[in-house]
Amino acid sequence: MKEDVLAILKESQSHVSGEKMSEQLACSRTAIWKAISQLKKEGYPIEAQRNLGYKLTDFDLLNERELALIAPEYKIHYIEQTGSTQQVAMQLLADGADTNTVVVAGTQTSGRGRLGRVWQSEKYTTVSMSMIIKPTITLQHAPKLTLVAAVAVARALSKYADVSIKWPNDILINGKKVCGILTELQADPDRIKAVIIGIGINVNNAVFDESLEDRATSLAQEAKQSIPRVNVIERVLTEWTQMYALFESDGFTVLKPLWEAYATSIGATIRVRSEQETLVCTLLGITDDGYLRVQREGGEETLIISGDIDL
Ligand code: BT5
Repeated sequence: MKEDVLAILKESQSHVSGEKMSEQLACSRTAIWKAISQLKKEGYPIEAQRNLGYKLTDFDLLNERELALIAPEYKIHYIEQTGSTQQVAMQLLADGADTNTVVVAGTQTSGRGRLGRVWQSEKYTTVSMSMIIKPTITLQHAPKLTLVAAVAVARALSKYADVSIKWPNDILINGKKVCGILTELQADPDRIKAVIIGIGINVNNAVFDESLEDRATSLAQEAKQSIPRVNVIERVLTEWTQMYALFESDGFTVLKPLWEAYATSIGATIRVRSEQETLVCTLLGITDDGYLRVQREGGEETLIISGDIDL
């Protein structure tokens, strides 16, 4: 009953009267009233107005229950507010968490990027999630997981706008970053114990910090409509499940063309900053190992294993 009432409220843009719901669900008004009180107790923001009925006031519901409904094959932990979902995932891993455990935060206050950089997560408007995966691959193949995740996220977000991938871990819309991916490993010298893939997506952000203004965008800004974060998470997990299954069965070779189809600037002149050097070169693509293939100005082909691209 509770689920049916919730479904009606979610679908309706305006108030729905208790009478209408009781007719629709062929039950008493008291049963509706009880279901509404239970849902309120569970934290659903339901407004009751005399003569009009009930309305869900928050279109962007994110809680453990909503998340459990979208992807039953994942164990999703929801935390209202935390420093970094990567940190929480690491703790869960230390406590014995299994593969396919996912941490989602309503708000993240100290999001991390690569190399100690900061990932900004505006309150209650972004997706901050970390997935624990225990893959049966050797250490050398681990960087490809970032690329598999990038393809999955790109496919998930392409429902809302035209997306592209910037090697290795950025998803862009109109040249601006909408998502960043952070892959962290726990490994013995020869064996991966676990991988934590962190995904941060700007969903309903209206404004960005001055430092990001020209470089960041959100799905809502691009799609010109607000988007429930739970829908975005559902799409990401669905695509991840499919892409990761492909990776496990057939390896990266089948995913490479998918990656390249989303890749930005193939054939263009780019600047690559790595720890060793900054290189102005032509972007050729990636290798089967997920390394960046570039051509130096003199014509020589070079592989980049880690670094940042400036377009
Ligand atoms: C990343 O690093 O892009 C990885 C971001 C991963 C964030 C997720 S959220 C869930 C999980 N929990 C965490 O604590 N982290 C993960 P990198 O390639 O190093 O890019 C970082 C750079 O992106 C920063 O230096 C800024 O220039 C830019 N940036 C920061 N916040 C941004 C935002 N919200 N939107 C667009 N760009 C941003």
